[in-house]
Amino acid sequence: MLSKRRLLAPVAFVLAIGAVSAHAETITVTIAKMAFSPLEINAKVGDTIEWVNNDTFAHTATVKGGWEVMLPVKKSGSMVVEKAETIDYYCRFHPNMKGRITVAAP
Ligand SMILES: [Cu+2]
Repeated sequence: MLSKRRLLAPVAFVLAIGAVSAHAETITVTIAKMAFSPLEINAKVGDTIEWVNNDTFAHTATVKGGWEVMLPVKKSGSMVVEKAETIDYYCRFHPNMKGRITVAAP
């Protein structure tokens, strides 16, 4: 009886951790042929946005007056969205490349 009780506590702990990590997601944006795909994504505060650059050019995900993620050839970069807002970003090397992230409260 006693040993059974001891086993239950760690199981409950693992389940709680699982619930937390399932909440924050990673959303992948692929770059190919000088375009972000999908162009527009929806995320929640705490989610990770990951850009995967499949092009043979370096790109960036840049917010004017804000952050910038460098995306070298065949590499990926990521960032965590921290507040509820609409983020319009572009590639600093190719300003016609644009994308949008709509971040909702968690
Ligand atoms: Cu670019």
